[in-house]
Amino acid sequence: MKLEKAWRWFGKSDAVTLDHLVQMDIEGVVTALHHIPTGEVWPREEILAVKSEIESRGMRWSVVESVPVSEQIKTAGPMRDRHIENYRRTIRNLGECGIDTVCYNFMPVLDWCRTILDYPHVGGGIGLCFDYPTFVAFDVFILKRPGAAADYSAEDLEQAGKAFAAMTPDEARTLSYNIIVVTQGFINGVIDGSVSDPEKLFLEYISYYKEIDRERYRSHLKYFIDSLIPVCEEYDVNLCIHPDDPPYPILGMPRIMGCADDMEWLEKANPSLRNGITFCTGSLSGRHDNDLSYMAARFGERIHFAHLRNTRYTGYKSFYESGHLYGSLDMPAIVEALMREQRRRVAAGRKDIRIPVRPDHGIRILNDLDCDCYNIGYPLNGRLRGIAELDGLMVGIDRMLSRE
Ligand code: DNO
Repeated sequence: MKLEKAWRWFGKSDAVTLDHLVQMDIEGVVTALHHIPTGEVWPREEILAVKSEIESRGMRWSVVESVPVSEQIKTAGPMRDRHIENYRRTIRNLGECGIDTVCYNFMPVLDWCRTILDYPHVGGGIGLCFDYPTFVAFDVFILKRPGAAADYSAEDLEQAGKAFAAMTPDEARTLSYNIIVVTQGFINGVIDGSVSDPEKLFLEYISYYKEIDRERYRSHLKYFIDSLIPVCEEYDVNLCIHPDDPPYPILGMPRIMGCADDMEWLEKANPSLRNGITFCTGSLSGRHDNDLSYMAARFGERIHFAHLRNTRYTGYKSFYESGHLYGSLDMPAIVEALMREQRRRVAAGRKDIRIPVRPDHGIRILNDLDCDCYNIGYPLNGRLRGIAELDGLMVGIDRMLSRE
């Protein structure tokens, strides 16, 4: 039994259509009602409309990625309980429509973060990169976050100074816009392209975290989870938190889901298996001390969804996305651990045995390079290559496991 082959689809405006997914032999669609503002309830009729579009082509709505968690919930603002109640109603509606897996993240203000969107690969492909000195340069010299310099070592600041000195004013502006807007808008980030001064608003959002340290932020996550899990239990919905990307604090704000200790905390905070994890290998690989095959086995029972991709380190806290199979991570070992987990679930008679897997991000190759129609990180050919590689790997591992 392989892992379910899934694909992130951004809805009707996506240049990759549901019919294309059928040609690519995709089984599960990962999508969201992107047009519904964060904090509001997803109506049943709208959920059912998307579901039937997907099912009419013989696929399933495999995972919701994501029902976004509002900044009000994350910072425990005055609207927190109202937004949580709406989130509970969304879970209920999804569960009643038969959709059983919901991914979310709890990263403050910024979701994923990359500094270079056109990192060169052999033969002319391009991909994404996180270069730590460039990121520090953004924080200290471009955004000029108050107090930022105090968060870094003298060496970090020196490297950042060099990175900044090498940038033209245009490059500095683009870097900032890419981090705050381009990589965030299409995933329901807090700031989209319609804002006149994104940096100003970004700094304002960051300032709401001034008094929130790691422990307090954990208590906000626990409050959220504890309010949601009873509804998830009642409606058979698995909730799965996406790790922080990169998996350590940035911009002076806490990040609390980046390593095995954080996952242990999550498990203790609420032991229900509905309180699950999205196992994003690329995100977790951003910490050199994360042992991903260990983590996949240790937390397997609560992994309800996986994002598979590989990275290569380019320096301290810096990496580029190296495709899906090859890179610093031992992808066969990780896939094997997840496939063994599925088998364990079958043997234990668990109902929720599926671990859908999507090729997360991709290198832009071939005619991905000729068009700007794909969301950043989500080109067609690079991801198609990724799912094909992962599929081959799964066929081999499945054969191996069935001979044991
Ligand atoms: C980036 C994605 C993330 C992820 C969210 C989940 O490409 O992996 O944006 O979807 O963090 O909530």
